[in-house]
Amino acid sequence: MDGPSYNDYSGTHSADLIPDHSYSLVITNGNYGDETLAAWFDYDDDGSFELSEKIGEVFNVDAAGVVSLDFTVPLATPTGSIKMRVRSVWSDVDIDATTV
Ligand SMILES: [Ca+2]
Repeated sequence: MDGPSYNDYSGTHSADLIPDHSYSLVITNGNYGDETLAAWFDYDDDGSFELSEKIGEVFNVDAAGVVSLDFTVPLATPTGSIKMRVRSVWSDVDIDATTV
């Protein structure tokens, strides 16, 4: 991930996922250490990343550290494109997805 800033990759990055299947999201941290990394999927496609849509969070990630978040796509996920959000926050816990 690049930073510190917001970057929208929705026009260039995508993946095909199947409901009720499990995956691992591998995230490589940027140049800052002691980061908290977390990710969400807008599974209900309502434009908001709710707490229930958070797939995981990892604390104290070193600069250039690599983490893996395991998740299962809910069976009820509608077909079509949904967005994913990944955040990197310095030295914090239980981070939210923000409303930006
Ligand atoms: Ca949502």
